[in-house]
Amino acid sequence: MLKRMLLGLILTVTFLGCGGEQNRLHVFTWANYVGDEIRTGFESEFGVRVVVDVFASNEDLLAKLKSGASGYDVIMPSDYMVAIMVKENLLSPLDLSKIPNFNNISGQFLKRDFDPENRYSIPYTWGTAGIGYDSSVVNPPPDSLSALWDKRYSGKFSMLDDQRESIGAALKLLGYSVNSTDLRALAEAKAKLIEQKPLVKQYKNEADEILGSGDVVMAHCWSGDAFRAAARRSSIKYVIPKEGATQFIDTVCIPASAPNKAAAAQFINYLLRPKINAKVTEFTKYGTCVPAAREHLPDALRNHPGIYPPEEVLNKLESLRDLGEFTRNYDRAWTEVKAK
Ligand code: N2P
Repeated sequence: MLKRMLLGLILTVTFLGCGGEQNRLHVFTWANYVGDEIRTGFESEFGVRVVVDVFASNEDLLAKLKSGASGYDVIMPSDYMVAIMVKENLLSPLDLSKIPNFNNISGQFLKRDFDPENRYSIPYTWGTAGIGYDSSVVNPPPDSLSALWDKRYSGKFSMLDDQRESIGAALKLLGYSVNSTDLRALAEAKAKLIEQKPLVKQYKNEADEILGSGDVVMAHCWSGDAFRAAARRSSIKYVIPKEGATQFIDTVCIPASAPNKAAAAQFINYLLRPKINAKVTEFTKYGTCVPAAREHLPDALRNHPGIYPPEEVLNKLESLRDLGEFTRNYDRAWTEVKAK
């Protein structure tokens, strides 16, 4: 009798223990990137509780994973960071047989240099980094990165708190590639950012919040975040500066250390359903990589010229690439800018 009760107790504990883990999915992503509708939709359909945590930048995500954070099942690094994480053995190869909706992705977002066989990453959204501004205040409308050095807007604008993006903007303004590995170009860009620093109200990646609230009238920001701010404050506009800008593809990956890889694959497959993917675009205001999702979008979003820029604008965009060992120089330059 006692034996039986003990056995029952052990079974219950084991079941609950596994159940706890099996029924939880931990997503680590950017702010305002996985909406409540997506989260609760998955929870009720699959019976898995979804916990969403946010990181501020790719470097922040990398540092957390390298320092041993191991509870995450799904992460969303950008393109160049996927390449870095693969080298660091931080990602788990994807089992595409568990992600049949992979076939819904447009070929133009697949097999990119950061993950040539899509062994580790699935594209989630894409966008650009440009200038968001309040058109009722910033006049004439900015068309150049030099607006971010314009003393008239001193103390009224923000820069991305992101070493590759902000150094990238300075490099572009100076006429260099955002992937420059020339120490002199990098030193010039650093000097430019140090010169700009007294004018900057805030370094912040969640620009949707401060542009939308009116805390800043201009922001170096990611496109979707400007469009999210515009949904709150209709005078907000977004421009890709004439010097060009970065274009990113943010991806969905499963960390090597993920406790619940099965649910992670299920979640990725769910995100790639056209209807669900359309909800991702509606919430984030970034471009979809699933063409069939576009028919589920309201007209204003389906052909939004900021989300789907015309060819001549697309041609001015550059993707950030993994710079290997040279990244250390960017780390150092950014630390120096921030320490000034
Ligand atoms: C979402 C910002 C995401 C994009 N708020 C940057 N890769």
